[in-house]
Amino acid sequence: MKKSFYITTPIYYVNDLPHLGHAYTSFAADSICKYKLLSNYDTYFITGTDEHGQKVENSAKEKKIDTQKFTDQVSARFKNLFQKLKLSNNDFIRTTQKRHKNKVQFIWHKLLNNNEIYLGNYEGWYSVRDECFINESDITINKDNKKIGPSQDILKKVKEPSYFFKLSKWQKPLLNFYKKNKDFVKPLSRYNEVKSFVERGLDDLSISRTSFKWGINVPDNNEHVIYVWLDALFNYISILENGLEKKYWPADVHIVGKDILRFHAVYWPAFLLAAGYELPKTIYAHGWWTIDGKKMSKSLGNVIDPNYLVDTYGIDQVRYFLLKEIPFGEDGNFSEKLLINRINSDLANNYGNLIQRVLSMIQKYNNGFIPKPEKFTDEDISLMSLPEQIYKINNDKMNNYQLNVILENIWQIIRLANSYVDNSEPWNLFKNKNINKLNNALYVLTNTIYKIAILSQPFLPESSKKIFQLLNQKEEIFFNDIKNNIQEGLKLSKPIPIFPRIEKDEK
Ligand code: ME8
Repeated sequence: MKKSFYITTPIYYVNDLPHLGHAYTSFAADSICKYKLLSNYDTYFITGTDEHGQKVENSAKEKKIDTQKFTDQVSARFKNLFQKLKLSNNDFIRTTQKRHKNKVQFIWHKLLNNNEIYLGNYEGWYSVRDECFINESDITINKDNKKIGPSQDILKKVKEPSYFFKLSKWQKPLLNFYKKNKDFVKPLSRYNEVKSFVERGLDDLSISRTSFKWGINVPDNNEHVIYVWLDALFNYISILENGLEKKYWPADVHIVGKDILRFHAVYWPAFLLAAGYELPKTIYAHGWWTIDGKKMSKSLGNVIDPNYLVDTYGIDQVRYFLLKEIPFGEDGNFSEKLLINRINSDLANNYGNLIQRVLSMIQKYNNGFIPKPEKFTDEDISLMSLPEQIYKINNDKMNNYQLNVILENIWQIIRLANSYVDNSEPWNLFKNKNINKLNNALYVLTNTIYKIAILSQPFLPESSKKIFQLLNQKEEIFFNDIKNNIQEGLKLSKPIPIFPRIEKDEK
């Protein structure tokens, strides 16, 4: 039986349209999912939209649209984007769906029965942007003498009756859990950050609000709506209907941005322990895309529209750039100039050029047929065996989701293959009628392109499909086939450029 692999993205707020940051997390999760699928796992990949809370309600009010209608519209924009990005998610959850609301109310009952919740009063400062209460120690004063939170928004004083979750009692169990499960939070620097946060002590958490209505009602007390984070986090389980929970829970990895690590690595496991669930295996927190050093965010209004980028440069081009340009886990600055440079250097000049020149030579020197190789030289053997070696190294890198390192390793093969073309000079072999050597070189190179396309499927899925088509192969090839060489004698059609150069003026 196949091993299961369950992966999630955050569910995105519908207060505003999707931007490049959302596309980034989703591309990363999709690539990891594809990697596992091609490694023969039974994968399940989900994403969706987070539709309750004050932030969403305020946005609907500002636009003077009925809140449900507003969430329907914005959620559809996320869904459309993900279709456009050709993400392979198995399901898409909306927290306004009945299946989700029922599950959250069921969880509330469970927490109540387990004596994890009590009714009290809350007085403190609330950040609508982050949808959370802010501790005094994290509050600063801005130039207008207003209190602001870590995300720079002006805080609201809140004084209202509230249900509390007994978070404080989970401090020790959480610390024990972190100690025994060093892989629970990745990368390691984030693990240390979470651990020291919990070591400083945990206060009980306010988990209901009475001053607005846009949320899931607290069962048996309609004055209160359930705190949007308690509501949202349980999407990862409420989506697993009809036996899927048994099959896929606990999740293998929740991919999140570092902005929401605390909710996933502290509150989420505490909620789960209190409700009697197993804990997810890993929370992976990646970094931020910034513009001129500032986080790209809806609130700051400095966002890039992924629809525009994909229409202008291509899905795989944008996907590759995002995953290659910065180490997964760290921040990086976005500019269109960097994107164009990356496409032209790695995709057009290196990979695209390799494919184009090798497949053109197959047409020119062997009537479009993959030739039969003769005895391999040492140089042939070293190039022929490289993809399998890289595959093994990459599997190891995948354990820590080092996506950019995996891509860098694949590019080592591309670079070596390009040097092989330069060194073997097939055009001279043809001119000098050195046919055995020519056939060898063309076979070794075609086989190498085939294997590069296999290895890069998770990151360049559309392009790999096109390359497989050029090579007269099926659409998708599992990693296990990396050990088998391409069949000789296949007839190939004339190559079309896979990664055209971008000639646009660099901004
Ligand atoms: O936080 N760089 O939703 P959200 C990289 N609904 N990634 C970015 C980014 C940036 N500049 N900006 C956003 C929420 N992201 C909650 C989550 S989960 C149960 C509830 C990505 O719409 C990144 O993954 O604010 C970040 O964590 C997420 O979008 C936040 O999306």
